[in-house]
Amino acid sequence: MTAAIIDGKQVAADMRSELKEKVARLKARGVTPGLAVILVGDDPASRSYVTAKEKACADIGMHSADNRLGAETSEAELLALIDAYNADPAIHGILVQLPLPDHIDEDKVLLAVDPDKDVDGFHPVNVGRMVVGQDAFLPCTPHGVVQLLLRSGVELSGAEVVIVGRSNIVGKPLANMLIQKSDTGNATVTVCHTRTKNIAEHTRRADIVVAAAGRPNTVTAEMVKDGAVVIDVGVNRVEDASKKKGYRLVGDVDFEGVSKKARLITPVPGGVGPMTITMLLYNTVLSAEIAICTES
Ligand code: L34
Repeated sequence: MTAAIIDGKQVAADMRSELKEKVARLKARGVTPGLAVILVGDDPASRSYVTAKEKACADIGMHSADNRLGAETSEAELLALIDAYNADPAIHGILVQLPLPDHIDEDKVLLAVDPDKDVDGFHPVNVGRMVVGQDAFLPCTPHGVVQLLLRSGVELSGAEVVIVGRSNIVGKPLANMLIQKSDTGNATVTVCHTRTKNIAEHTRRADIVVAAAGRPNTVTAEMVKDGAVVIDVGVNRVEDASKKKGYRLVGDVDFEGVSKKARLITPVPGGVGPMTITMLLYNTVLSAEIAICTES
C-alpha cells in the first residue's frame, strides 16, 4: 500500500477561513479577539513558531500583543506580565511559549495564567476539566491531531490507537481526549514510552499510530501494520549542509519506509505543525465568544 498524505496545511487553511468569518462577526459586535504572545529567550525554533503564530493571528484579523523577553528575564517579571494580561479585557488568550529558561519554574508560570485565558490548555484546571469531560480549552497539538483525523474521515470509535510519547503537551492529553465518551473519542488507547518493554509489539496492532517522542525514526516500517493511519507529531531539526538554513526538518516517523505500508500519513513539515497554530487561534476565538456571553 502507498499511503495518501494528510495535508495539514490544507486542513489548517480550511479551519482558518472558518475562524476568519467568526472573527469578522465578533468584530461586528465590537470585540476583536486578542492573544498575548510571550517568548522568553532566543531559542531559534521557538522564535519561528511564535512568529508563525502572530502572523496567523493577523491573517484572520485577530489582535496579538508581541512580547519577546531576554533569556535573563526573572520569574517575577514574567509573572507580573502574565498578571497584567490576566486583567486586560482586550486580551482573551495568553500564550507562554515553552520551553522556558531553566531558572524559571514552569509549573508556577502555567498556574499564573487565568484558566479563562489559558488558550494552551496547560493550566491544571483545564487539564482536570478535560479529563473529567467538562468544557475546557484543549491543548493545541493534541486537539490538532484529533481534528486532522476527524477531517480525514478516520473512524475513531473503537479504533486501536497507540501513542508513542507521554509528554504533558502531547501524549498524556491526546490519550485523554481519545478515550472520552464522545464523537471525538471512543478509541482504545495505549501509551508507550521510554520504559515500555516492546514498543513495536504495541504499534503493530494499532489502527492509528501517533509518534510524539521527539526523536527521528522512532516509528519505522516494520513497526506498523498494513493500512494503518500514522500521525507524526515530531519536529526535529537535523543538520543538512545542502540546505540554505544548514538543517532540514524531520518528524519522528521514517516517512519513506512507513508511507509504503500505511493508508494515511502526515508529512513533516506540513502535517501537525500548522494544526497546532490553528487550534491556538480556535481557542482564542472561543475565549472571545465566551467573554461576550458572560459580559452581557
Ligand atoms: N506554550 N509551547 C506552548 N504551546 C505550544 O503549542 C507549543 N508548541 C510546541 C513547542 N512549545 C509550545 C508549539 O507551538 C511545538 N509547537 C509547534 C508549533 C508550530 C510548528 C511546530 C511546532 C510548525 O509550524 N511547524 C511547521 C514547520 C515550522 C518550521 O519550518 O520550522 C510544520 O509544518 O510542521
